[in-house]
Amino acid sequence: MYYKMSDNTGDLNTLRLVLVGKTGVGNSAAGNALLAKKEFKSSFSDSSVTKDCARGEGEVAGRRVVVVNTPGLFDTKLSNVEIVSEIVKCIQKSSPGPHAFLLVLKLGRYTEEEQKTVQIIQEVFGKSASKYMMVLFTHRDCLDDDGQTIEEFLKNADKNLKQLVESCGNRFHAININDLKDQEQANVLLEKVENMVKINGGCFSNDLYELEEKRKADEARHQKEIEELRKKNEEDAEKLKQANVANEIIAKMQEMNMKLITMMVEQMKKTNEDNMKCMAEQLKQPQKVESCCVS
Ligand SMILES: Nc1nc2c(ncn2[C@@H]2O[C@H](COP(=O)(O)OP(=O)(O)OP(=O)(O)O)[C@@H](O)[C@H]2O)c(=O)[nH]1
Ligand SMILES: [Mg+2]
Repeated sequence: MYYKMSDNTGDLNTLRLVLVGKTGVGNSAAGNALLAKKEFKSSFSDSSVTKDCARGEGEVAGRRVVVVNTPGLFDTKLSNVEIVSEIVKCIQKSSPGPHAFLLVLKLGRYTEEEQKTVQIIQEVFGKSASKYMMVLFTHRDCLDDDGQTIEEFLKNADKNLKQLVESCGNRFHAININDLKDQEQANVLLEKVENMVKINGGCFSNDLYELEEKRKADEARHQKEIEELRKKNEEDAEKLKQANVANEIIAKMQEMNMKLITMMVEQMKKTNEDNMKCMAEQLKQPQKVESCCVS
């Protein structure tokens, strides 16, 4: 099998694989198992080991295979943002694009952190990348010890894990890295990848990646526009509210003015009446006229 289809710029006979996953699940160990050599540093450690993207290659059962290893998400020292920017570099290292993203998971509990890891990877590479994804389970030896097959494990697995496998087109494989000499497990995995390449007609390309980047940029721009529009609407509504409040104040003032005028008129009327009464009284007693009138 060769990988001619859409590989116009790459080596036609090379299968390119990218390993992505959470820190410590065995990303590097899986790369070593695939290439049947210690290409990547892998160790039992309390802190993350792989810091940068690294490329290894070798001959596996007559095929040339390039494996790009990436630092694991939820690294013990680096932030996910730093890890993601490093993972994005793997696209260049697998130029013109990987034939498969091997989503590495440690067999066992499918925790929230694992689910977030998957979500981040899917967001980084976009929807189109799911066609090129395969779930690669490490620690198959735990299943072997239990006398279970991976198929049996998945049959009884958590629904979120089942959904993930489904979203990867039901492509999965389980390896035991302690079986480095057992090349059969690597062969079976590569055959599964080759089937995927046949169906996809080639590799995940930088074009697709750039297209996805453009889609994301467009989406971000639309979001910004919607946000600006929402803000403007809010400001307009606030102005309208203020204008309404001003109108209410003016109406209240007019009402108070009217009351004041009415009171003044009443007062004037009363004063006039009092004056008139007073004058009438004084006419009867002319010597007191000046002292009784009010103004
Ligand atoms: N028993 C067993 N141990 C495994 C398997 N896969 C990985 N390990 C062990 O898990 C530990 C971590 O493996 P690494 O390959 O360093 O994991 P990583 O995902 O590359 O980790 P970081 O680079 O630190 O993010 C090592 O001690 C491996 O030997 C497996 O299939 N079976
Ligand atoms: Mg590693």
